[in-house]
Amino acid sequence: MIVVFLGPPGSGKGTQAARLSARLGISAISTGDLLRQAVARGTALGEKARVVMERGELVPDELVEGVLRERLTEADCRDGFLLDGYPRNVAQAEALDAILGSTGRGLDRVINILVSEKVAVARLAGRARSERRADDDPETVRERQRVYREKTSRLVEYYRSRGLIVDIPGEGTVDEVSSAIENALKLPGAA
Ligand code: B4P
Repeated sequence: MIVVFLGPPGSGKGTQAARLSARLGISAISTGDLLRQAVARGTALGEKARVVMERGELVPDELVEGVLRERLTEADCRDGFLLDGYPRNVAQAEALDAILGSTGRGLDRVINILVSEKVAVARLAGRARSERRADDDPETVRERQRVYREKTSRLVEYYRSRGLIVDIPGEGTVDEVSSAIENALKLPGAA
């Protein structure tokens, strides 16, 4: 199964991708995490990404695509994977189609997590207090929400026109959102 998670920063994509990964036994790949690892290692790519991420903007498509393409060649991705944070614009969606198409594969589903900006911003403020992520300060969070509305929300139409989108209400508890996703994917044992 190959599933993409869409939703604004703070919608719970990372949280839900990790849970579904454990449930299905397939890897969840977060481009945000891959970029933060490159930053922590201090690679040339990481240094370029750090500056952009701290502004709340999107890292250039070719950098993220390179990191993702390499990650998807690893053995754990052979039988499926979950994508959290990629694609984030239509150009990245087209790049993903090309990467998958080159191995005869395609997307099964796109989970679109719906939350209001107010809820998303409040959650990220909570994480800023507990985890101190550099891009969770209030000004950067506002910029990330703006970038999402401007760039990423167009992806919803891109995938909706292909019949791949399932809308998931994202303002309930973590368990409630997980159940809604499992139902939408018709997983065995889902309510
Ligand atoms: P990401 O790491 O993808 O960060 P995000 O969009 O904020 O989502 P995240 O997964 O962290 O938050 P979640 O909603 O799970 O991106 C960071 C930056 O990396 C981007 O701004 C960009 O610069 C760069 N980047 C990444 N991918 C890129 C790409 N493809 N192209 C270009 N640039 C890229 O959770 C948020 C909080 O809510 C958590 O604290 C969680 O505990 C909490 N939460 C989750 N579900 C909840 C619930 N139901 N109830 C209460 N709290 C909940």
